Amino acid sequence: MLKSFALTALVLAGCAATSAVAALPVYGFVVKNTYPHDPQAFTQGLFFRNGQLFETTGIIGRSTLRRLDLKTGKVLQQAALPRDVFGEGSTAVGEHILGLTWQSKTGYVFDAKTFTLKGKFPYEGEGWGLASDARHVYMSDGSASIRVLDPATLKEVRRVPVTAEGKPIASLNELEIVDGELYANVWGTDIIARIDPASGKVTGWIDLTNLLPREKRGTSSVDAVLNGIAYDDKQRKLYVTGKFWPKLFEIELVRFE
Ligand code: DDQ
Ligand code: CA
Repeated sequence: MLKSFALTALVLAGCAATSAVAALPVYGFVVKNTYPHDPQAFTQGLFFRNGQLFETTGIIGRSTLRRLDLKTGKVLQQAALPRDVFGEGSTAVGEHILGLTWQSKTGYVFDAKTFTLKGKFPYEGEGWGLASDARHVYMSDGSASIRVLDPATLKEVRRVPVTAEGKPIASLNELEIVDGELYANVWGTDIIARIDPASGKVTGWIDLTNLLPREKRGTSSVDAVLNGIAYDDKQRKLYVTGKFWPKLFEIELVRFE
């Protein structure tokens, strides 16, 4: 597993120098629970708010915000995004839920309880992932940087380059804050980077290879990738899923040695 990871990491880093990448700690997983997940959902954002699980889904014409029943995977509440946008990442801030769009340069602000659309916010470039803590909103855009937004104004306050052993890590996608660390799913891979949100330094890799083998995903589409990290901070439980994945997993991390 470690070997296959090192290869993936190489491709990710897109460079020939190897030892530096492998020097960071690598975490595997233990599956604690497996739950159903809508295999039609092109998962773009996943997060908890007050113990309840929310998801945003993408694809033009089918983008949604949903509240899910964890145990059954059933959609308990849903709002559709406008038909001409491609839904992306999402997170909760106070009484609101924020949702990005891929290339429409517009974020949506929903009432967290009613899903009523409360407003929109503009940004440059692409929208990929979102996460938040008490003081900041973090946004990915497919690049090797994370934008930090002011939760009150939703304006960018700084950009943090993300590096592993000095090398930029691009294609950062779905995000989650886990006990002060920023987790970022690297698009197109089964790898999550653990990032220090202040410095942008990658402190370790989570290798989710084989969590859900390709043939068990909802479709053979190459887009059926890992995407969806949610941390229930009250229960201290970590959940992951993917685009068109029929399952959502509660996992615990184990360090490879
Ligand atoms: N992004 O979410 C990584 C930012 C963009 C993904 C775009 C993939 C489009 C393909 C959808 C085809 C589904 C069968
Ligand atoms: Ca998330």
